[in-house]
Amino acid sequence: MNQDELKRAVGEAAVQHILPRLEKDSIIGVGTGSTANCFIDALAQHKHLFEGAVASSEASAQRLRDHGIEVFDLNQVAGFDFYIDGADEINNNLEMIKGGGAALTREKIVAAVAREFICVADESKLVDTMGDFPLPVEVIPMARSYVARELVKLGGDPVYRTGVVTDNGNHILDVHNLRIASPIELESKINQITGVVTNGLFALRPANVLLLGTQDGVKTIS
Ligand code: ABF
Repeated sequence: MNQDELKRAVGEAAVQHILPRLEKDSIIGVGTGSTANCFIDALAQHKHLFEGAVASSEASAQRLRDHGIEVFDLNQVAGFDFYIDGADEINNNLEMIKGGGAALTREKIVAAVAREFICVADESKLVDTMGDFPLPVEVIPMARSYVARELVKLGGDPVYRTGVVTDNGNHILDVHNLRIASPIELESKINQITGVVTNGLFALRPANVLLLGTQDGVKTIS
């Protein structure tokens, strides 16, 4: 199977994972990216079984609506069971780097509300130590250079992602050359820098379940 087929397989597996627990009034948290898109496309066939979704990006909200799935504002819902999203890297503790698609802040917010975070990924995303994928940091535009200097003090090489404005109107710094030995500690440290909105480490709130697409089938890791 090629990478696209693995992504489709985990998208379908995520639907099968949540299907038995869906109810008429269920709301589903939906992430962003090509793997999350596979989940959305597989979910659409079952849209009569649940009430609607909340989305972590405008792009995913549009894709859900195109399938005829109602999209709710997060402030309209009190809580929900599942958040399904991809990752750029994930380790064996189910800690992740996310934000390659610049949606990290909304992804972190939707993940915080969900009772269960189901990560969907092909096997190329599973790593022993995170950091080969540059760590995205969303910053308030006027703080960009200051935050970059502070990130250098933490040992990283931040690069401004030119031409990208997040759904929240902010900028992204991608931090290269980090070897992330203590993800929880680094996530907290970066979030303390004034001007940082959030960073792409999901370690304080890791995934609960990983559905990993491999050549031997989809593996469930929890
Ligand atoms: C989102 O999409 C992001 O947090 C991550 O950056 C990206 C993964 O994309 P893909 O599934 O296209 O590899 O989940």
